[in-house]
Amino acid sequence: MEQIAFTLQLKAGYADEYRRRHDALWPELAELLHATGIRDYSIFLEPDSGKLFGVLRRLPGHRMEQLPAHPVMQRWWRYMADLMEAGKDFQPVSVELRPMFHLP
Ligand code: RM4
Repeated sequence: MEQIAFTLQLKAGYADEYRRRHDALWPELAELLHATGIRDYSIFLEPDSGKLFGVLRRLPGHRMEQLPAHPVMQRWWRYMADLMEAGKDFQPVSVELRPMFHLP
């Protein structure tokens, strides 16, 4: 399974609230991400910078590219936009990371 990683940017002072909302992740969003082919998805926070590091695995034939058009994804991004640096349509600003090392 392919593994990818990316950054997101949390606004200052919202770490607890970000954690709280993800502890209560909507079941319909978990279901959507899973149905899209995502597995083993984690997000880590660098506290000083507010930089979030997402890392996940995805199945061959995944449909992650369809997520931005999905109503549940759009609703989540709108809900999260008060905590996150976001752009057009509340989509969080995200930078894909280059793999540099892997120890199986
Ligand atoms: C993040 C961000 C991502 C989403 C996860 C579940 O805060 O909104 O796009 O995949 O939540």
